[in-house]
Amino acid sequence: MKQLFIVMIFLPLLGNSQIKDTKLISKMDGTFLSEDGIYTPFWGFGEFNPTLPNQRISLPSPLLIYDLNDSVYLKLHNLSPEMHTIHLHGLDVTQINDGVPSTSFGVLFNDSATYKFKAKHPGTYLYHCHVQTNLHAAMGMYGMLVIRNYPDTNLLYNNGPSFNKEYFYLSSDMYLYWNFNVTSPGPFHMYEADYFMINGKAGSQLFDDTTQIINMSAGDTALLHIGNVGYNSVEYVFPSEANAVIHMSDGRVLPNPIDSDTLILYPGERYSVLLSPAQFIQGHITVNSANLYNTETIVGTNYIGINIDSLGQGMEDNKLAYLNLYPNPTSTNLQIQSKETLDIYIYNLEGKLFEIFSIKPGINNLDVSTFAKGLYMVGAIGYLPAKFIIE
Ligand SMILES: [Cu+2]
Repeated sequence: MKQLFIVMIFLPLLGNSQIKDTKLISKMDGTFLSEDGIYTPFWGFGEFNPTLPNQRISLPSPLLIYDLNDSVYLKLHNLSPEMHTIHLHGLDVTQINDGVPSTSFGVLFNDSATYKFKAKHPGTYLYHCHVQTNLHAAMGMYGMLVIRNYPDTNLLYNNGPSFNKEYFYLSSDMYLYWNFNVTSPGPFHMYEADYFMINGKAGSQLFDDTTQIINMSAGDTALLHIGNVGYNSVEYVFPSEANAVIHMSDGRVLPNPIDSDTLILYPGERYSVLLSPAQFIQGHITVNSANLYNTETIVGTNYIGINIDSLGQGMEDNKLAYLNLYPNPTSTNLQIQSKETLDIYIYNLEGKLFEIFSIKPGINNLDVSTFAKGLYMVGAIGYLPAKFIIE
């Protein structure tokens, strides 16, 4: 009995166990500004902050990051009229903490409950509400959860490959009809999304957000946490120069890393991917969204910007100027303002030289009406490359 007592005291110390408290709220009064400027209602989770008079939820819900061996206490305070839960998708939790209402518990209006789990495996996970999941998750009640390989947080897992940059990309979609008709959505198998988002942003919202762009120097290795919580499948197409390798899936190490420029994620899947480019890239990762109900037709495409500077300096350190393009996206006319006479090189998606224009000092109007829809790169000697979208 005495020996058992000693073991129990030292057990937490041996596992580097730390207690991490997280408090979330759930609400059903979010407003999301879509790519087309439509204010759309959504439901979700937000950080619990009682000092704020109007606590807000976000789309996606907050990114939760823990360390290996953390003892996590995830408290949910429900401020909305319907019951919600937190399902920790892919994590090794006990049944009572699994967030499936019929086998654990639900959190009612103005009530609180705490989900407890041990962070046993480093990796990329999801969480979402599991009350009538086909509706509550589609309404926006989801987020990404990441466990880092503490104390070697620069390694994917113990004795695994290292990285020095980290990015998080959660794909989801939104079917406006459901979000505007929550009392009569469905039928649930006929989901035809209007928006295909990464971290709650689509199209130019995503591409223009500098925090979403991958910025690396040659020699860097970036870990991409990628998850898909939408109804659609998503296909990531990496530039071949990025040397993408898929190392982990669903919080487990793959038996053999997969060296591939494409990665398809079906709903609920998540992967850990390393990029180790050896050369300059100015381009993007293409993310195609496919409707699984409608024979996997590609229904939307997003672009994640990727800049790798071969000089070993970040783009921000570079003294070169950007080319200013307006409007962007465009369909017929592209304006470029220049202080000098320049040859402008336009490259297409495959990186092939597509067109050369000569521009003069002042405002230049380029006719792009014959260009196919998609993303293009513009380069000129002495300038940083810029991107524009034809839509
Ligand atoms: Cu819910």
